[in-house]
Amino acid sequence: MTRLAIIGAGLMGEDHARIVANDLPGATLQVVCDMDIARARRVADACGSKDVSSDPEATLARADVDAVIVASPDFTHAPLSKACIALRKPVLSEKPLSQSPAECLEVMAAEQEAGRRFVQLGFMRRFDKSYAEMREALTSGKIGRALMMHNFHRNVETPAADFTGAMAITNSAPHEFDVVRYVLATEFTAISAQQPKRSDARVAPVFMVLETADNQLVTIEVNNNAAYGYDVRAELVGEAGSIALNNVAYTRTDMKLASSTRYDSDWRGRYHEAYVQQNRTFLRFVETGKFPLIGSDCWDGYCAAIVAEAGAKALATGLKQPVTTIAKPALYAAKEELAA
Ligand code: ISE
Repeated sequence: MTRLAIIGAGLMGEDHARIVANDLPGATLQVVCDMDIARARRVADACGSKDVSSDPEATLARADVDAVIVASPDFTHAPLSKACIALRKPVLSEKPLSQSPAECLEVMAAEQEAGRRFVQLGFMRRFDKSYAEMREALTSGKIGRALMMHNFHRNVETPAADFTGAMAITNSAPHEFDVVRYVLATEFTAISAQQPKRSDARVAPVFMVLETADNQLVTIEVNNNAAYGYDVRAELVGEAGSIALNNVAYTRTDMKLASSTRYDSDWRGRYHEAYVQQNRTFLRFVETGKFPLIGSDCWDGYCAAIVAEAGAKALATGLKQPVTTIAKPALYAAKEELAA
């Protein structure tokens, strides 16, 4: 039995705790850690955790903790990942690894020194069946060479009133940055970003155009105040055909001369199955030490951070920005991984 600790008992930590309790045979929830001990206790009780704590460093170091899920605020992901690497404990960290490419490089340096990967990143869309089918349409040659990929990322409303256009790029768009790199199996080379004007003070959609190393064009709309539902759309256009994501809904209601399907209110429902698959894959990574073939690693986290940084600059300056990364270190080029 793999003994897991969860750091952070907020929205995502609670979701991960439920997945461990209900969908991860082979794992047990050993301890839930949160600065707010009452919140940790509530999640621990609901999900059958043996213990609670408010001290993350002490939690990671416990002898009865084999691996860790990090779901605390974004700025803690890199330091906690580094602490796990130092302890040689595998960690599933929520995205982003860091908003700072320099900090991502620090985590990568720690893994390279340790000689293997310890960090799997929570870019769960790679485990979603619709993106898997999209990727397969390319690798099988079915739709020919990829030309363009259009992406739409819509939330009902922003989590905080002071959410900015830059945050749409650094907090929300990394999902698209990562999954597009995964589907197209290429890297971005340039990004431009613009916003229309809303009639109120809320953050307006951000519209980005990206270029890839294989001369493809990618568009991304992030609309954090779309009002009507959580809606992620994508279409991949190839030379011989195109493939688009369907809205995932189990039923359709027909009445009053109209037909309707439902939207989830946020990503936890829409991607539940992807989170379960991601976390099961993480468990196999812990058990075998082999990095999952489709999982995101620190290199992917670094690439997302580099694109986001260039995107925020493109939005601020109104100018197209180059996307430039370091050469991929050998550790991350190795493909010895575990099939999903
Ligand atoms: C949030 O942090 C997520 O990761 C969600 O998947 C995304 O839809 C949302 O826009 C982000 O703020």
